[in-house]
Amino acid sequence: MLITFEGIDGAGKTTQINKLVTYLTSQNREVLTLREPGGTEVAEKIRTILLESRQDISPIGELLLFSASRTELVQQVIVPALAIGKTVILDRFFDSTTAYQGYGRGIDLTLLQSIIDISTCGTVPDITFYLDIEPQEALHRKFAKTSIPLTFENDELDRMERSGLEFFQNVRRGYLDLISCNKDRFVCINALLPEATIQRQIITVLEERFHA
Ligand code: Z5A
Repeated sequence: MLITFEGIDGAGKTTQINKLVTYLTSQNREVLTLREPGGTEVAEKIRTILLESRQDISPIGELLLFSASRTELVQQVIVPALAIGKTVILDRFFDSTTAYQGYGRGIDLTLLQSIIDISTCGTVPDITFYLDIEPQEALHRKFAKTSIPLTFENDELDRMERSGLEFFQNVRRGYLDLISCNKDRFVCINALLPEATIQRQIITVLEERFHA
C-alpha cells in the first residue's frame, strides 16, 4: 500500500508520519518511510540542488529536477517495495508537483501531467492525507521556536521557502483544487487541530478503508 502526505511546509506532515509509523509497526506492518525529493543517492543530490542552491532555477528546470529525483525513487525503491507487500509512506509525491510547479510557478497543467506520468511510471497512491493550513500560520509554526524572522524573504529559508506569500497561497489553492477533483483518494484534514486528534483521524480513516 502507498500512503502519501501532502501540504505546505510546516503543516505537520513529518509529525504525523512519525506517529503513523509507530502505529503501523505496532500492528506488525512492514513500513518504509521516504521523502521527496530524495531517497536515493542521486535523488538526495538533486534535493540539495533544488533546496540549497543560491542561484535562480527556471520553473521548467525546477520541474525537471523534481521529476528526475522522483523517477529514481519510484524505479529503485518504491516499485520494488510495493511488489513485496511493504507499506510505503511517502512525504510528498506528484501532487506536490501539481501544487508547487503548476499552481505556484504557473506551468501548464497538461504539460506538467505528461511529465508526472513519465516520472511515476503510473504509480498512484492508495490514499493521500492533505494537511490544510494557511501559509502564514505554517511559517509561524515552523520557525516559532527559533530566532528566525517570520517573513518569506529572509536568507535562513531554503530556495523553495523563499518563494513568497502569494506563491504559497497559490500552492494551497492548487491542493484544494486537486482535492475537489480526486475525492476518492484525498483525505483533507484541518492541520490546526491538536496532533493527537489528527493522528486519530488518520488511523480511523485507514482502519475504515483498508481494515489496517
Ligand atoms: N516540492 C516541490 O516544489 N515540488 C515537488 O514535486 C516536491 C517538493 C516533491 C521540500 O521541502 C520542498 O520541495 C517543499 C515543496 C517542494 N518546499 N517548500 N517550500 P522539505 O522536504 O524540506 O520540507 P516540507 O515537506 O515542505 O515540510 P517540513 O518542513 O518537513 O514540514 P512538515 O513536515 O509539514 O511539518 P512538521 O515538521 O511535522 O511540523 C512543523 C512544526 O509544527 C513543528 O515544530 C511541529 O512540532 C509543529 N506541529 C506539527 N503538528 C502540529 C499541530 N497539529 N499543532 C501544532 N504544532 C504542530
